[in-house]
Amino acid sequence: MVSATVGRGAVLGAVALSLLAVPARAATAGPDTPVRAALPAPDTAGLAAVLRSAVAQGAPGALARIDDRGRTYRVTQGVADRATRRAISTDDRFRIGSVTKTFSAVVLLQLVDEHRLSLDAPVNRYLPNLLPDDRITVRHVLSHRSGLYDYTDDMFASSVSGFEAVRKKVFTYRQLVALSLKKPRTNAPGAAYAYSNTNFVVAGLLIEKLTGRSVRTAYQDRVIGPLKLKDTFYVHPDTAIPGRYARGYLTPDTAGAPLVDATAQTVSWAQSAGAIISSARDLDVFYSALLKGKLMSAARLAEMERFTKVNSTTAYGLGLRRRDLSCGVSVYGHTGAVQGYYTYAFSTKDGGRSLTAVANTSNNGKVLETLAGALESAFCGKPAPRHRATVPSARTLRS
Ligand code: HEL
Repeated sequence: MVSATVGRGAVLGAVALSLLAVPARAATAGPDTPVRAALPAPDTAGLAAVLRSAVAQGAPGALARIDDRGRTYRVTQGVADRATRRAISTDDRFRIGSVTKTFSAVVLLQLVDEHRLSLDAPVNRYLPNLLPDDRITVRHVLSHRSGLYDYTDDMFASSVSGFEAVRKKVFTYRQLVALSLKKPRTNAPGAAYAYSNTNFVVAGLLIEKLTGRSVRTAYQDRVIGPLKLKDTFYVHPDTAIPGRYARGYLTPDTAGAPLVDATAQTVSWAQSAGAIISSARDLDVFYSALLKGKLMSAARLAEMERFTKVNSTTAYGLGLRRRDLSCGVSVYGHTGAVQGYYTYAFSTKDGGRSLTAVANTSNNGKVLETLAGALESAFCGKPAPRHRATVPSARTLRS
């Protein structure tokens, strides 16, 4: 299903949709007006085709929502629940996995603004003896350049048994850090980018140490409350998603084996690295607000947007990814992979247009790769013929 609304208005049909497909004009630049390059209108037919492919490749359902300066586009395909066959909705809540990392980074950057934390100070200044190397700084952690081994590589080497072993477990942050420290570090502090959940477990410890409260309280007081995010929750160690949600289905490693309903879990293995629940609307609001500078000072946002190149289409800032699309547009946000859910949540640099796309399966590289095409449809509009096959590889996400 494809629909669009303007402002708070009624859902528009297919004819109205085609009328909306007019390229946005560049804003007239004045002394206080940032120049915005013209973005083509979202390609909702292309987006629907991306979601159809994701479902054909094994996702029970997929959803996408674009918020573009008062216009909302909603596209869905398939089901939220394989047992009841309820159609998936763009209002359904879901587990956002590592999109949580941006929330954690925002809290820490707010603490930098409040002069309670220094990005270039060693983590051990705030958490004495936590890490075996005093050279690892807060900035290294938030940019995945600490060299701390990702303990989830071992935990989920076998996808289903690894998941079942932790689905109901409750870890302390320090237990998760200890799992990482059993393994050699991947690089010297600051020497290389190496994505690791351990970094954002350390971020959670920092948040709790500096605020004296739980990460749940920090997310609520500093992001969820101020932005009025009605679908966003941190319920750890509860295992249920509140309200209406899409169920999540983990794809087993063995071809042909049935999907595993992974919806209920503590997500304790991730916590501040990946345990938030949200909706497409809330993630669009969140990234739009972040990029518009509503969550921290301009100076801190500039720090967040200092990117290390990861590969030809991806770069990483502080808890923030940049994806460089085929049409020359770069978008900013994060991806998430948690058992049962893949998420892409990205906004333009000025926060004017945001996309959240979700499939309710995981451990399915084809679906992950296909869903990346939602970024092209949302931000590049209808592809020129030579760009039709250009979809970033799933492997680029992890690297
Ligand atoms: S992985 C990523 C993604 N991030 C990282 C984090 C997250 N998620 C995890 O670390 C979960 C890993 C296990 C997920 C599981 C599955 O697909 O359900 N996979 C297996 O069990 C594989 N054997 C870098 C992709 C991100 O986009 O940032 O979220």
